[in-house]
Amino acid sequence: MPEGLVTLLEANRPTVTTSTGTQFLCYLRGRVRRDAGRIMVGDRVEFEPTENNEAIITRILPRGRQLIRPPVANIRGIFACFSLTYPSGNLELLDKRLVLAALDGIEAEIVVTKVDLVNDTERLHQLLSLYRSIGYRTWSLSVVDETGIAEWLSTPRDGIWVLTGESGVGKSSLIRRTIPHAAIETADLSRIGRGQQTTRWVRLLPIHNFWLADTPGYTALEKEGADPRLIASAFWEWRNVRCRFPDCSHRTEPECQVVAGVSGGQFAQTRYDHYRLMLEQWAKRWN
Ligand SMILES: Nc1nc2c(ncn2[C@@H]2O[C@H](COP(=O)(O)OP(=O)(O)OP(=O)(O)O)[C@@H](O)[C@H]2O)c(=O)[nH]1
Ligand SMILES: [Mg+2]
Ligand SMILES: [Zn+2]
Repeated sequence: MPEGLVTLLEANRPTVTTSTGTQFLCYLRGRVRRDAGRIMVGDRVEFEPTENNEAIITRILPRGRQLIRPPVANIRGIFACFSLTYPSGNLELLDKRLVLAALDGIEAEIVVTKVDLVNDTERLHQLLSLYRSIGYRTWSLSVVDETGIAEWLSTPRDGIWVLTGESGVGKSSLIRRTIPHAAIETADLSRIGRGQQTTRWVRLLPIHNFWLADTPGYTALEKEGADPRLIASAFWEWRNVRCRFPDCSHRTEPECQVVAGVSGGQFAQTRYDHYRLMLEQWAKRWN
């Protein structure tokens, strides 16, 4: 039975791409639909070709790590895209993306987009050095003057990598710059901020040795019932602190080394504030 990868799910019809690059527009066999629930981009499947490059999916192979927003299966990593201007980036969403990736066992790299528009280079450098010091790989990119693009793409990676970030940060533009024939839609800036997304479908495209997914700009990021300790452990910069209580939640406990580090300027206040927000919004009650 031939195997392939679901690279597009447009109006609920999967497109499957084989290792040689042949594409099939597919239907799901009813039984498969019932057993597997929703099929996702990134799923590996077995299929039976019918005619005219159409096929029936007969089996969805077991899934590895998956993201719910955007919905992609078998993900290796995300590029958390962030722009300082147009739209002016939201650090809370950036930290949430990074923490969600960590909770799901997915790698994350930070991509600052549109750096040709940045006037406040001081702010850019502070942002990059904060996240680098925590241990994230960071990139400053521009599709206008080409800053950083070649190095970003030639870094060895494998598997499925997903561009995530608010609408208008330039995710599709990065794809279009990389694969000019991909017929990817990008927005003009007048639409930004009106809650419209230009990209409506998740689509996987081959880049060197990995797959890159363009996704719509999600901003509602949720994780219900998350273990608060795991949320804290996703803040890598705190990994070596020794609080007085080994199960310290870093809120109001005495002699908390995280709180002390934040007041002393050793840890970023923004990250700490976002940690508190994530506890409130996502965590099961601390007990
Ligand atoms: N100056 C500048 N503008 C850029 C850059 N990258 C993208 N843009 C512009 O930003 C706007 C939005 O870009 P898109 O690539 O459509 O953004 P997106 O993240 O795909 O947005 P959604 O699909 O809505 O999630 C377009 O007008 C792009 O031309 C860049 O590097 N520099
Ligand atoms: Mg887009
Ligand atoms: Zn503590």
